[in-house]
Formats: sequence, C-alpha cells, structure tokens
Amino acid sequence: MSDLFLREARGEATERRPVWMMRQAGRYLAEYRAVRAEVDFLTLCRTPDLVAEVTVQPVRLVGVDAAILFADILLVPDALGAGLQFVQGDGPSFRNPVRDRAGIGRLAKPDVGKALGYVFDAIRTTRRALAALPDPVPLIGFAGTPWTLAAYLTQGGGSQTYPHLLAWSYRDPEGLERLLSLITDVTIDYVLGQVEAGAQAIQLFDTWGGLLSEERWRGLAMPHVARILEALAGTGVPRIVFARGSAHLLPALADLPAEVLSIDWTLPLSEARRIAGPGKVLQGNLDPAALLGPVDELERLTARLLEEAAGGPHIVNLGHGIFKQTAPDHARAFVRAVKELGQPR
Ligand code: 1CP
Repeated sequence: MSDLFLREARGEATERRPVWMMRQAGRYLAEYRAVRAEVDFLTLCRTPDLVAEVTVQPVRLVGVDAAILFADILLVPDALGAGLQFVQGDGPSFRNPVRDRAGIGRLAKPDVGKALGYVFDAIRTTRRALAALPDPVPLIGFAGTPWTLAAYLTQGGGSQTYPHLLAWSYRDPEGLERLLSLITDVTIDYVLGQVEAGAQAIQLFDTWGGLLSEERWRGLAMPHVARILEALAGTGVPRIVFARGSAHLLPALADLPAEVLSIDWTLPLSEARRIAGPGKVLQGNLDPAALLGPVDELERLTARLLEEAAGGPHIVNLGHGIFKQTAPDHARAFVRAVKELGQPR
C-alpha cells in the first residue's frame, strides 16, 4: 500500500507531499452521477458495494493519494432519531428538528453498532476494494463536529446563519450543552467503530464553527471536539480537524489534540504555519473555485501553494469541497501538478 498520506499525516519525512480533495467522490464525476441515477443518496450510503464503488472512483479516475469514505456527517443525527431526508434539489433536511430541551427528550442514544452498522460494513467492503487496486491508498473515515451537527439539527436543514442554534446558545447554554454532549457520546462510539472497521485516519468536519468568536468557540464547541479526539488517541490513527471560515479560530484549533489541521482557502498556509506552530501538519488549501479556471493558472496557483506551505509537513488538498461544476480534467491537472512539483518539501 502507498502509505505516503499516513506518513505525512504523522509528520514523517516523505518523498513528496500527498494530495486528496474534500468531496472528491461526487457529482463532478460522470461515473458518480451514473451510480446516483439508479439510487437515492441515502440508499447509496446504506449499500456497502455502492459505497465502495464511489469511494474508489476518485482514486482510479483522478489519482488521489487517499480515499475518503462515501457517507455524510448527517447520518449521526439521523441515528439519533432526527429523520434525515434528501428531497431532490433541496439538499438535506430533518423531519424532527431539535430546538429546546423537550426536543432533546425526543431523541434516543442509539446502539451505534446497530444504527450505523451499515457504515462499518461499508468501510470493510471499501478496504477490500482498495486493496484490490494496483496501487492501494489509505481510507479516511470522518464525522461532523457536535457544534456543526447541532447547527443542522436545530435548523432542520442547511442555512447560512443558523439562527435557531445561535439563539439557543444565548438563551439556554446548559440545555444546548446537553444536546452537544449527547452528540459527542454517539460520535465517539461512531469514530471508534470506524477505526475498528478499518478507517486509517479520522477527519472531523467543523463546517459552522466559524459562526463563533474564538472565545465562544473555545467555550461551546471546543470541549466536545477535544473529547472526541482524546477518545481516538489510543487508536494511533492520525486525527484531522477541518474548520471552515476559521482563520480567527486557528490559535484555538492548534490547542486541540489533533495531528493535522485542515485550513480553508482564506488564510495563506505560511500564515497558518506561523500561528499553529511547527508541531502541526497542515492540510489544504487551494481555493476550490481555482479548479473552474484555466489549467495553466491552476498549475501556477498549485505551485504557489506548495511554495507557501514549504518548511513543514503538508497534505495538499482544497480549502473546501470540490465544486460539482469542476471538469474532471482540471481535478486531474491539480493532482498531477502536486505529483510533479510536490517534492521535496
Ligand atoms: O445528490 C448527491 O449526490 C448529494 C450530494 C452530497 C454528497 C456527494 C451530500 C449531501 N453529501 C455528500 C457526501 C459527503 N458529505 C462526503 C463524502 C466523501 C467525500 O468527501 O468525497 C463528505 C465527507 C460529506 C461531509 C458533509 N456533509 C459536510 C462537511 C463538509 C463540508 O462540506 O463542509 C456537510 C456540511 C454535509 C452536509 C451535506 N450533505 C449533503 C449536502 C448537500 C450537504 C450540505 C448542506 C448545506 O450545508 O446546506
């Protein structure tokens, strides 16, 4: 197996920097759209053979150095009883949003092995599919952070501002704390189960932590993220934290027990390195929109990114998920540029 990604994630010396892309399995690939034409999103997530197929697609078709399990952060609130649904064209929503203490009472802490066992099955199947490739790569498992999951759960779906969550955080912080603790307990079982099933690294997605000031993030969100990361410490798998819109949170993120910090595209990695200190591996952070532009400009920006991140361990990635409008050739050009230019660091 190519363990380039895992060695870089542990901060070991490598012959070149590894590259993968957030949301690399998805709608920009015709081969993914062909699978989705046959099944809805949740059925796809619950069918291990199909999960394995779409998880392996970007490894085969784009040449990335790591696979990320095809699943969704919202499967955890679904397992709590929130009733996840995907209505065509509308994105995800919950039938039973939770907006107060009474709402928490309507959730139930599930037996994760039962409620999310289909994810663990999918990991085992995907590991076998990866092992059958000519050049196998490691498999990344993931979960959402409790704050980010609470954003969707309180809102009942996607939003840009999450007024229900923010109102609750000021009105009844102790009540909200109970919800976050419940999500944390379930997430710990979930990520430990993923590692046991074969996930070789875990990434936590904090998509909406950037709604908070650093002081409020440290108080409301951070203790729960820290508890999940600490639970993973004994497994030895690299722990990655991605926080979007979080340049102002970096000093706090650097205090987390995570090996890798994944940075969005708004902060140069040289600056991130200065703030996070030499002990952290950085991941990121090309603007995903750059893949929509011409290839020569994309190559120039990739070279500049590699230059900016020089001086420490670096997993090359985008600053957030790849756009579904991206031409697969441009995704391949990005990966090829890293493979040609990403050495030595
Ligand atoms: O129709 C489709 O095919 C659905 C599109 C889609 C896909 C491809 C959704 C719905 N989820 C996914 C897969 C997914 N989601 C992965 C798979 C692995 C990979 O990266 O290739 C991962 C890691 C996620 C994580 C995820 N889901 C996040 C965190 C990362 C981020 O983007 O900030 C979030 C916020 C979600 C929620 C979600 N799921 C889907 C959508 C459209 C959304 C966003 C909803 C919103 O914010 O409005």
